[in-house]
Order: sequence, then structure tokens, then C-alpha cells
Amino acid sequence: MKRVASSHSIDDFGEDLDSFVTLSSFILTLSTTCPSLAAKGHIKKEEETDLCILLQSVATSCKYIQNCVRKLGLANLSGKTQDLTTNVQGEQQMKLDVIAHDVFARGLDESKRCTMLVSEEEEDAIMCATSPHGRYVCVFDPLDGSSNIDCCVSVGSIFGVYRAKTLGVGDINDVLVPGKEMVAAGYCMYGSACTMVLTVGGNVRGFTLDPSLGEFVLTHPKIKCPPSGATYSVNEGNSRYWSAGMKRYVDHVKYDKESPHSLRYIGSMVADVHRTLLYGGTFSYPGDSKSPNGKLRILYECFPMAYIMERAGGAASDGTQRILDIVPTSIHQRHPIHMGSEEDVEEIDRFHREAEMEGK
Ligand code: AHM
Ligand code: MG
Repeated sequence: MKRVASSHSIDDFGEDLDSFVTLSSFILTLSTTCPSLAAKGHIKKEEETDLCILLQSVATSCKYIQNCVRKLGLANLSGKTQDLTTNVQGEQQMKLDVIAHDVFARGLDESKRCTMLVSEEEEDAIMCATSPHGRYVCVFDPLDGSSNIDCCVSVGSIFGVYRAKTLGVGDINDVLVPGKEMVAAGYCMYGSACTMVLTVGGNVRGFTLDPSLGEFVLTHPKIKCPPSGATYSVNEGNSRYWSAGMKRYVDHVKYDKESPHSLRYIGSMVADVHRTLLYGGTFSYPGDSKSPNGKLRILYECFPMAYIMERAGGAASDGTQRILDIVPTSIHQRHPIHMGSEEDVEEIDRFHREAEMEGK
């Protein structure tokens, strides 16, 4: 479409409206927008339709949560739950944790496309009893980083989708498989803009919520993580508990590089990973002597983020092995993680290997 140039053209906003795509239109045409899926026989027509309905449900939940986050202080949504409930990790639940969980769980259950759901906020997997034809399992952290919410720091929702082995039957073993078996993964960041990052096994795409349309609009058609970066992101307050490999790596990026790498740590995984994905560098939540498995949950925090990072050309490891090769043994299991630019993650692995060979 040819547009007449004007001093205040819509093109001034930097978007090419010839490729105006919304999240809805993208997921309605998965096989054409993700030809790799269809070509490799990864997905059949009915699977595609069901995945489309499931992803629409996730997108609607994210819009709902985004509205709650935006009016947090105005609608008495801030703070902890009144009865001071804790989640399965023993962590104090915030009001929005509970709301976000309900919105995700109800939306996905009502989509009738899932056999089972796993949420950070629920100890047991949720069986979707009324979905006899459900063919997917969705794992999610409905509101990651919620301890930051009352001071208006960016938070987000993270999700991953697996195939159910038996149609309509929820089985915990469907998710106790390597993360590389996911069919889709994404996150939505409730930040200065509300951004949905999604991969359905092909490219990683970023959509920004246009508040006036109420639609996620494609703004980042093909996100690629730079091969190396100049930032590291980790809770350095824990450094006294770190392994020798981790300590040496962080010293290396601070003292051995031509110019020191910058430390960027928000303490909200979605925001820290989003920045790392776009600008490069590393995000780590390592294991240490106090918490050998780190803090982050493998199923609905590490796996979806690692999947996205790899699809964008980056890498994710625990210092010795690829995250997506790990087979979890329980649904709320924690695991150490380092992810980001491929060369930088390789360097972290090298530091871990060398320290281990020295027996440190
Ligand atoms: P949460 O799921 O209870 O919100 O915890 C996960 C969050 C991540 O967003 C973040 O990377 C990490 O906890 C920060 O932990 P710490 O405060 O120990 O650095
Ligand atoms: Mg979380």
C-alpha cells in the first residue's frame, strides 16, 4: 500500500503498517506463519486449531492481568492476601498472585483444549475434567516477580505448552519430559508497555498491546538474541554462597574484559530475561551452597524461557548441561540456570567446567 508522505505521517512512528499483524491473526494462521511446524509434520490441522484456541485464552488472560496490574493501587489489589496464604513454595501470596492464577486456570480450563494445568500457585496439577478432547497441557507461572509488584516494577506471566500423550487424559508424566518437547512457550511482560513474546517452535515474535485497540500488535517479527553482550544479570548479594566457577566468571566479566560488563538486575525474571533477549549478555540464577538448586522452577520458569532463548539463537544451561535436555522428576522442582547470548553462556559453562576439574 502506497502512502502519501506528510510531515506527520503514521510512518513517523516507525512501524511499517503494510505488515500490520495482530497476535490474534498470527495465531489463527499458525501453519502459514510458522511453516516450519507444518512442513516438519509437527502439527496437524485439528492440533493447530486447538493450539490456536489455547493461545487465544492465554492472550485474553494476559490482557486481564495487565488491567489488574495497571490499576493495582486504585482497586485495592496491592499487598498480600487477607488470610496471608502461602503457595506451594511456602512463599507469601500477593492478592494479584491469586487473581492471576484464577484467570489463567479458568480461562484454560474453559478453552477445553487442555487435559491438565500446572501452576506455580497450586501444589497439585489441575486436571481438566470437562475436556474429553483436550490435547495439550499448559504449565504457567501466572505472575512472576510478584514480590516487586507493590513498587510498580515490571512483572510477567510465563507459560509453556506440551502435548498430552492421551487425548482427554491428564497425566503428570506428560510434563516430566525434557523441555525441548514443548510445542509453544511465551511470556507476557507487564512493563512500561505490555509485551507478549511467543514462539510456536519457529521464530520468536514480540507483540505489543495497543491499549486503544485492546490487541497485541506484532512489533518484533523475528527476535534474535545477539551472539554476545556486555551485561550480566544475577543477584550478586548471594556471591558469598557461589561456587568457584560462578565467582570466577563474574570476576572475569568485571576485571578481565577490555571494559567491564554492566550489572543489570531487576529481580523480576521476565524483565531481566526480556532485556537479555533483546540486548544480549547473560541472566543467571545459579545454585549455591545455601540453595543448591537455585530458586527458579524448571517447568514453568526455566523451560519456557530457555526454549524462547534457544529459538532466538541464544542458549540456556545449568553450567554443565543444556536446560532443555533435563528431565524433571517433580512439577515444582527448582534448577540452576544461565541463559542469554550463546558465546557468553558457553563462557559460563567453561568457567564451571574448569573449576570442577580443579575440584572446586
Ligand atoms: P517468584 O516466582 O516467587 O516471583 O520468584 C521468582 C523471582 C524471579 O522473577 C526473579 O528472577 C527471582 O525471583 C529473584 O529472586 P531474588 O530476589 O532471590 O534475586
Ligand atoms: Mg515465579
